[in-house]
Amino acid sequence: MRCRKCGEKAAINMRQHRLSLCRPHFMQWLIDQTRHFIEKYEMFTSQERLLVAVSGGKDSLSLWDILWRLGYQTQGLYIDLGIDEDINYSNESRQHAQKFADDRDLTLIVYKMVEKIGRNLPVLAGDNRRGKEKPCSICGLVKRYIMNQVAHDEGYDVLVTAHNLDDEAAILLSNTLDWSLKHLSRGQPVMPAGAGFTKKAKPFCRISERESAAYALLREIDYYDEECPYSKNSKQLYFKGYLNEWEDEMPGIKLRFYNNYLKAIEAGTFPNRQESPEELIHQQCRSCGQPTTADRLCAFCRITLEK
Ligand code: Q46
Ligand code: ZN
Ligand code: ZN
Repeated sequence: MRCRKCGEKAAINMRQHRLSLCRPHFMQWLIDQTRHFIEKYEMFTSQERLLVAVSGGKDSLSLWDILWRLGYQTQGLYIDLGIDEDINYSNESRQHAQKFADDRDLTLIVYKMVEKIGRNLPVLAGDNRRGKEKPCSICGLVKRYIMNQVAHDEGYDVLVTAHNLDDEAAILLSNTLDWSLKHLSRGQPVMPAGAGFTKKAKPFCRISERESAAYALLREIDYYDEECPYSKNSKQLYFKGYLNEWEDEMPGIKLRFYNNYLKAIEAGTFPNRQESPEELIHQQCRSCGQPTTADRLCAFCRITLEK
């Protein structure tokens, strides 16, 4: 397999794009693609301050590296969930994120859940009285809350996450099976600011996991490669497995699934519930003041204040 641009030996063949590229041409291609999506969806400009949520894994560190190389004003946020029982998952991933930031002279904000909330994720997920929630659904809720709180309170213009095409396709599949219109609108590349919420952007939403992993490897980024011990129960991973099987047989199916969802929203053939959050959220949480659709306490406070 040869590079389409220079004829040298290809480092990657992307069947969904019918494109093979050598190492330098692939790395430049991925940077150009990311910049293209940032501009196409008007995610942010180089004048704005970005808070990049990083986990220490390949996606978030590849994205942070590309944003840094493109000259955007970025700081990282690592949320230490305290998942350290079996494999020291949080400690190790935090160290990888910190080293990445230090090597590039970038600032990493570390938010230690146990220090701020009094309990780490395994404890919170274990002693949550409602019981039926799995660690991943509590984790998602806690992370969304903390990311928004830090971005909003520290005055960042945009909260950037490294959700990739595989994440978006899996979430879209899951929400489509549930016909969850409220959640389906969250798959868009940008969610606007408003009513206590910072604008959110996903520059990798059309970049596959394989492409971001290839970038991390070819760029020799020292990322953390272990899976979270709770991931085996994750619904998202279950759907990713099916999507990967379908992708093998029908190259490009993930990209078509997600792109056609975006086209349907643009064309108005799909109910776009992306009203400004003010239209959806009428209340403030009585404990923390963050916007909520609930009457008294937001979902985060309901979980974290339970004893
Ligand atoms: S960190 Fe959290 Fe993931 Fe672990 S508990 Fe589940 S959601 S699997 S991205
Ligand atoms: Zn080449
Ligand atoms: Zn609250």
